[in-house]
Amino acid sequence: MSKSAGGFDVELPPSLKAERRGDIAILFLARPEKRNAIDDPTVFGIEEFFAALPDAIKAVVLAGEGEHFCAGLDLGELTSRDVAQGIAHSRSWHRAFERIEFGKVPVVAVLHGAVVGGGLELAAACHLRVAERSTYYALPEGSRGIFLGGGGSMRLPRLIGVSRVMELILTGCTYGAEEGQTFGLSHALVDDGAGLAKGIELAERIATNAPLSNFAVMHVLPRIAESDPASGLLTESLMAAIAQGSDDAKARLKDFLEKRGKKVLRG
Ligand code: 1HE
Repeated sequence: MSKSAGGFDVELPPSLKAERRGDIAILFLARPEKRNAIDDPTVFGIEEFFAALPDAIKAVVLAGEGEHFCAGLDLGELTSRDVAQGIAHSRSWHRAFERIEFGKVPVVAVLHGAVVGGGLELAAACHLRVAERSTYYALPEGSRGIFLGGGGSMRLPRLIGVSRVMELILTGCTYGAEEGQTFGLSHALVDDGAGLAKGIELAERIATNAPLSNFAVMHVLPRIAESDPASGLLTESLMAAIAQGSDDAKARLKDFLEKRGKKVLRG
C-alpha cells in the first residue's frame, strides 16, 4: 500500500492522495505542479480507488490540490498515441469514471479554479458538485484538435444540454462559477476556501441516508430517466417496493411515527 493511500487497501500513484474521515473518504488529485492534469497512472488509480472502496465508506469527496481542480487530459501523453491506442485510452477513462458514477457510494466533487476538458468530464461523473467562486469551466478540445473522451458527450448534455456543450467546444468560451451554478453544473456555490468543508458536510449528510436509497438514486434513477415512460414507471414501482420493504426503511419510518425521526425543516 502506498503512503498516499491513507489507510485504503489500494496502491495509488503519486498524483492521488486519499484520506479517511470516519465513514467518508476524500480523494485528492495531487499533481498541482501540472495543474492536476490526468495522466494514465491517475486514470488507473481512480479506477482502482473506487473499485476497492471498503464497505464502511458511505460517501466520497473528490477535490484537487493547488490552485485548480483539474486541467484535463495530460496533453503531454497525447502526442505518442496512434488511433487504436487513442480508443483504448478513451475507454480507460470510461471505465474509471463509470466506477465513480455507478460505483458503491455517492461522490461529491469540490471544484475550484480551472475545471476544464477531462477535468469537467471527471466532475460530471460525480453525483454532486460544490463550486468555489474561483471555479471556471471550459472545453478547450476544439482548439487542441481533439474531442471529448472521458464520457463528457454523454454526461455533460444531461447537465447543461447539447447546445451549451457545443458552445463550450466551438467557441472555447469559459463559464464562471455563477454561470455554472445557474446552468446546472454545480449544486452549491461557496466562497473560496470553503468548498472542502461544504463537500464533507454534504457527504456526511449523504452517509446518513439508507444505503438502499442511495443505491437507488445512483443506479436506478438515471436508468429510469432514460427509459420509455412505461418501463420507467414500472421500474420506479419495483424499486419503491424493494426500498420500503427493507428492515432499514421500516425502522426509520417507525422512528418517525414514534417521534424520534428528524422533521423536514427549512434550513
Ligand atoms: C499541463 C496541462 C495539461 C497544465 N497537460 N500539462 N487541457 C487544456 O487544454 C488545459 C491546459 N492548461 C491550461 O490552460 C493552464 O495550464 C491552466 C489554465 C489550467 C493553468 O494555468 P497556470 O498558468 O496556472 O499553469 P501553467 O503554467 O499553464 O501550467 C503549469 C504546468 O502544468 C506547466 O508545466 P511546466 O512543466 O511548464 O511547469 C504546464 O505545461 C502543465 N500543464 N495543464 C499537461 N492539460 C479524455 S479526453 C479529455 C480532453 C481534454 O482534457 S482537452 C483539455 C486539455
